[in-house]
Amino acid sequence: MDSPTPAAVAAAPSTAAPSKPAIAVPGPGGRIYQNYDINLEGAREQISDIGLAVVPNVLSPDECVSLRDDTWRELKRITRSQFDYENPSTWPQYRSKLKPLRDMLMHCGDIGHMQSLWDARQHPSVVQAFARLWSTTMDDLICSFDGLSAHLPLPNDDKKIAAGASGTRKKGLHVDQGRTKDGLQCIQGLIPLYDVHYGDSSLHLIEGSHLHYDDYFRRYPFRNDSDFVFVNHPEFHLNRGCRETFVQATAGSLILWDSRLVHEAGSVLPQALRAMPNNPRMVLYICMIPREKATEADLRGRINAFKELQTTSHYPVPLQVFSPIRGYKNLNPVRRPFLTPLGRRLVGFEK
Ligand SMILES: O=C(O)CCC(=O)C(=O)O
Ligand SMILES: [Fe+2]
Repeated sequence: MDSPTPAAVAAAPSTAAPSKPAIAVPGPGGRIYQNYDINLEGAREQISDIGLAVVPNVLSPDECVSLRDDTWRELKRITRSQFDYENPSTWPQYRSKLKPLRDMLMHCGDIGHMQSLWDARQHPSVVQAFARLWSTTMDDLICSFDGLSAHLPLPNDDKKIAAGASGTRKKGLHVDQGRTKDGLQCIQGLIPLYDVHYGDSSLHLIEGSHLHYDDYFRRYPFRNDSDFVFVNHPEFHLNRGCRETFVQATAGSLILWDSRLVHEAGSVLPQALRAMPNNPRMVLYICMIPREKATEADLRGRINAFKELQTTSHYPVPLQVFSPIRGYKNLNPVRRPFLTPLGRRLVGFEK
């Protein structure tokens, strides 16, 4: 394998940002899958310019394979072997037992504390990347306890897509920052554990829309204080010259975006339009911010949430806990994760 090891990525000397990736053209089905790869030094500037950046090779291919194997294995254990990734005849049980939102998103109960999620959060290359983004040190960060997204194709999906009945077809464009927060507050992240090919489920976004955030919400005011706000008028941004794309990325990349960017977890295209019709999706959500943004009370709340294995929103603070959904009570609890000293710092332990 000739990808750099994570340690090599973390220690790579500072070099100029590579030239901008070539603009992708629409594929069958009319979507654009765009490569946003850039090195860590250029990431922060690209996030300011267009709202997102993708840092490749933060995890090695081998690490991605072992993280996804661990995740599938834990999901098998949680579902008492009713879902087993190794046995495709059980794939419908992935949805019926774990009840992922829009057939993909798991963000409730204790799911956000699976060991594989913690292994990614406390991976030195991941923490190092966020430390560089925030111009701080690795021991100065706290992380979110958010979940993951996985998608497996099922035989009836194309029919559901054609009928417009699938949960994956619902419009979900949104921002993850509401009216109680001003300016750049949060750089969200996710790590895909499988390469993303044309037509796969991937982050769907409107480039540069974070720059129109204030204008958009002056025109379409917030209705409450939630940090999850649907954007029902994406034409507002498209009419201002912003482009709609899906992120193309390799496994182990760290995909980062400003929470004011209009985005959603984009659904798969019908299988005939996909470059790899059976490619699964698995992405781990990761977000870190400087510890100084948390009060002592925030840190105590975070430690408590960790002890209770509660899954939260993308924000490390203020803590927003997602309670268990119906159905989870018939599942095995997630195994209590093992934390390294760096992982404990990320929770908020150790002054
Ligand atoms: O899964 C994705 O691609 C993005 C989901 C999302 O909206 C988020 O993480 O804020
Ligand atoms: Fe989001």
